[in-house]
Amino acid sequence: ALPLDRIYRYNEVNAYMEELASVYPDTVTLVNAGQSFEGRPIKYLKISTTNFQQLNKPVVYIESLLHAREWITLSATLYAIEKLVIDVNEQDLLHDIDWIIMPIANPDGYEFTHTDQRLWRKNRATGYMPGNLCSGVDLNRNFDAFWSQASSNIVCMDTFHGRAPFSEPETAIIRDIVNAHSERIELFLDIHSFGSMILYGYGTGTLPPNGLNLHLVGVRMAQAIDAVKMSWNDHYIVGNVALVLYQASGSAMDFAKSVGVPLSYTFELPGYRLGFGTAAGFFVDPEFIEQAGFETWEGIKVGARN
Ligand code: 0X9
Ligand code: ZN
Repeated sequence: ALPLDRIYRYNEVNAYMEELASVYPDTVTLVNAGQSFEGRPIKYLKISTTNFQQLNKPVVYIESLLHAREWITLSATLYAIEKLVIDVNEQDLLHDIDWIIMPIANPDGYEFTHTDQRLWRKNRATGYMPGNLCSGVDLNRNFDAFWSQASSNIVCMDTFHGRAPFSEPETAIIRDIVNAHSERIELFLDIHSFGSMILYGYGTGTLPPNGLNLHLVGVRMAQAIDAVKMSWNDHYIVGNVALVLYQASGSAMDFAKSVGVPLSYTFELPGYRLGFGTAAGFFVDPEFIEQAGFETWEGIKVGARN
């Protein structure tokens, strides 16, 4: 088992996934989905009791670290992987559902937050400006869903949407995975931080046809998390992202919804800090890493069983 008492680097997460795939070849498949802008392999796990394709089970897709600085989100995916693969008490979830879990959706940005700039958010794409004065695309504004309607066309901004939908290799990789399984994905979870929120689309403020169901399942996930949360943390707020937070176009969540995924959410995990300030919630206190995984898993299970 992997102790969730610190935040693992890109290479460590890959090594862990490789080890799981070799120890549990019947249930765990490691897939190399392609390369990031700087050439890092983007990997995900298929966790399934069968050959994944075989029984056409519903699929739950979970990703974290699309935004580089949101380190705590890695805990949610690693915890879910551990529970599904190792914990016999959760085997019904494996029996009924196939899982796709991508722990590091933005490896270039993530490594950059370790080596250079802790609060970097975007990917590390260059070539957008002469002399590369500014770089990076906000991957959660680069998907083909209302692209450019509520995002920035200024390269230096943290919400820069890129030159076109899916201009970035990282988002094209997620698009291809979602498209390949769009008929089967029943739940899409894009894990972010921070703010203690469960958000659904659309980022423009209009509601999808199943808005009521999105809300009801969202509330039940939030209740499950709140039941085990740190007492001093905020309760989860559930709602349409434009109402609860702000308008945002081109998100992974809205893209998944647009290709037919019924339940598509962005989680904003808590900041796990008593301190305030705009960036405090991105800094991770080691004592809350496991708690973040544990409590988020309670919500994931409710969504998966919906
Ligand atoms: O702004 C974002 O991309 C997300 N918040 S964060 O603080 N993690 O950056 C929220 C995205 C929610 N989804 C949509 N706006 N559609
Ligand atoms: Zn984010």
